[in-house]
Amino acid sequence: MEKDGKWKRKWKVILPTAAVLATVVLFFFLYPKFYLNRSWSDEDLYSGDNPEIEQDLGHGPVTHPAVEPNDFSIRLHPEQHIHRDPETIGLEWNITKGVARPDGVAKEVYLIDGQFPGPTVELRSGDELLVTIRNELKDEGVAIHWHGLRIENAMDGVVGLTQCAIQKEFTYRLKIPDDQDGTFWYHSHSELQRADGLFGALVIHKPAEAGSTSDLKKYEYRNEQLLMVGDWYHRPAEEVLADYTNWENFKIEPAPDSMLLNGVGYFECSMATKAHPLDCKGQDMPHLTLPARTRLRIVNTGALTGFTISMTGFVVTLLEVDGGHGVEQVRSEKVGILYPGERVDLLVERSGHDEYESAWITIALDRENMQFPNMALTPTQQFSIAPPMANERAVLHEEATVRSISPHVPWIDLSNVNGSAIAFGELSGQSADDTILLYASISYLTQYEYRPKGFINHTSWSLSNSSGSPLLSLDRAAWPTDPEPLVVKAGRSEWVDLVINNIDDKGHPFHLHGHDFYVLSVHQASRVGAYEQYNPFDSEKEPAGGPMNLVNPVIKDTVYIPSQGYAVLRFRASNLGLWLVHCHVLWHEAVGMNMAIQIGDDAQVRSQMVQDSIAKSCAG
Ligand SMILES: *[C@@H]1O[C@H](CO)[C@@H](O)[C@H](O)[C@H]1NC(C)=O
Ligand SMILES: *[C@@H]1O[C@H](CO)[C@@H](O)[C@H](O)[C@H]1NC(C)=O
Ligand SMILES: *[C@@H]1O[C@H](CO)[C@@H](O)[C@H](O)[C@H]1NC(C)=O
Ligand SMILES: *[C@@H]1O[C@H](CO)[C@@H](O)[C@H](O)[C@H]1NC(C)=O
Ligand SMILES: [Cu+2]
Repeated sequence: MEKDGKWKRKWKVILPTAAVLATVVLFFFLYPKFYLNRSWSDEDLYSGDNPEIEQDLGHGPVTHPAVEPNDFSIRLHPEQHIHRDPETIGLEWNITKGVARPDGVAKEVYLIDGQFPGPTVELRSGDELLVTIRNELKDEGVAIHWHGLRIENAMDGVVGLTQCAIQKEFTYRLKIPDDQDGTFWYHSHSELQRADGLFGALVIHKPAEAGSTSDLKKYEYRNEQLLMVGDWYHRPAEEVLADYTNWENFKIEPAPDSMLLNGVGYFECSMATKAHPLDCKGQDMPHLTLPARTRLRIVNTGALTGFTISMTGFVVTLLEVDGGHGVEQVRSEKVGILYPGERVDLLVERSGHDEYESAWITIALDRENMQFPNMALTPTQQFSIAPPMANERAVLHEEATVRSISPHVPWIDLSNVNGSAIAFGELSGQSADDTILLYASISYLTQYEYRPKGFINHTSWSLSNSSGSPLLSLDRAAWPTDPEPLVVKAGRSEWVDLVINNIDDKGHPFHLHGHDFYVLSVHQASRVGAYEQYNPFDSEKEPAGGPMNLVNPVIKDTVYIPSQGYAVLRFRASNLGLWLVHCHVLWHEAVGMNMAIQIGDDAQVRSQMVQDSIAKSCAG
């Protein structure tokens, strides 16, 4: 009896010890493999660091697991793209829906190949990307717009304008121009799917041509990361829009409930009230892992609000805006305001002497569009930034020392950034060949039963929900007349000035599809009620915002136009087709703040190839 008892006790000690030892040994064998796999032999295209997978692989008996479960960093892989030749790359995306808890609160979101947000696509200039979309949703079409890409019109992904909503299957053929690179994203342009998660990032790396220095060398960074930041609603987008268009809400946009960074966030479940019960599960605060010197590509993927980013413990240098457009570089710890659809590329560097000093990223949602307070929302949120673990730094050859640098300015004001100086005459001198003058606003009037309606020059056009034939497939005579969309013509390769007066009491971030533009002027009215519009045809009156910048205007594809102010945008009408111009606030877009510019004559725009492509999108 005695002996037996002793043995039992011994086994009680030996067995667990052996188990722990075996785990440790296994871990040390597998760990480097896992790590190396992740950083260097990932599939070329996807940096889709799927958080689910990380959760499974990340735990182990070390204080710093390789990838912590709540680390939301997405690493990019320029080294796999900048030295190779252009290629044709095929992707297949199955679109489904599923319940996710991005910030702890359950919400049905769209999934691309099971992922939310969609996979991160990395390419180089000159690549051709074929994306076959398989719609596996019930009773719901889809369409994907490739924000900022200068591609063929029929591939632009706008339901009601360039295609039908895809019911079963459709292949986008995207020929990336040789001279296009930078930070882009893709998102649904059908109904309100964007706000329920149908989006992802697309990065085009600039090839390191022989004889020129690559960005990696020029700015001496070895790590590149992506950060998608956006406001987030816990309710389905349809409900949010219904709220917005309810006359009782005085055309005030419903404020978001939360914010997500790369598809994760943090929400205090105790914020859920009896009136708004939520299926909420408390989660750990997510964090970011940043090496001491990183290129960070940031996209505002939100539906409503702009935001400002501060990086405590880092100094940021603004490198590029939107799709790879250079700027006069300034350094700070804070950048803003970045509006929905806009992007910035930042070089972020540790500013202290010790990379283990605490560091934070702070996102502050702009309050302009949040006139209805949402008690559940924490509009300014902080997430900690961890240094990578020691062996990760070794793999990345990261320099251990941190240079001591200081910011130039208290914050980088994105509304006042200069571009790189341009060659004289590049903008075709003082005036463009053609000028399009517009007035935009959101109205709220008796005749619309006090529902908000977005207008551009007295036309309101909600196209994302159209079940009819897309405009591009119809003769002008067959276009709808009530409401009649505003479509302005411009000749191919003309220089066009687009003057948008915002006569609304709120700002609107406008996006032009298929083109980049020079921002010659952006003006905010000097006081409330001072309608300082600009009429380029009135030669008597000086523009309130001063002369046009023809020296170093910034180039963008999305620009914020302040309330009661205006923007003057000059672009070369280089791309044939019907191109949407609209506010990128989803709720404003949904209530009609859309128009189009037709580049080229009717026959050029509606070629047989275009018709064939549209027919494919409209088939069953
Ligand atoms: C997408 O769906 C098709 C058919 O349902 C299937 O054959 C394919 O494996 C799926 N692809 C992915 C990436 O899930
Ligand atoms: C789309 O149309 C359907 C049916 O007419 C309507 O119920 C829905 O609210 C519309 N959605 C949007 C975003 O306008
Ligand atoms: C932009 O450039 C103009 C003209 O060179 C200069 O006067 C202005 O100070 C610059 N603005 C900023 C924010 O650097
Ligand atoms: C928009 O309205 C203004 C003012 O009525 C007018 O001058 C302008 O030509 C209109 N623009 C277009 C493209 O029709
Ligand atoms: Cu708007």
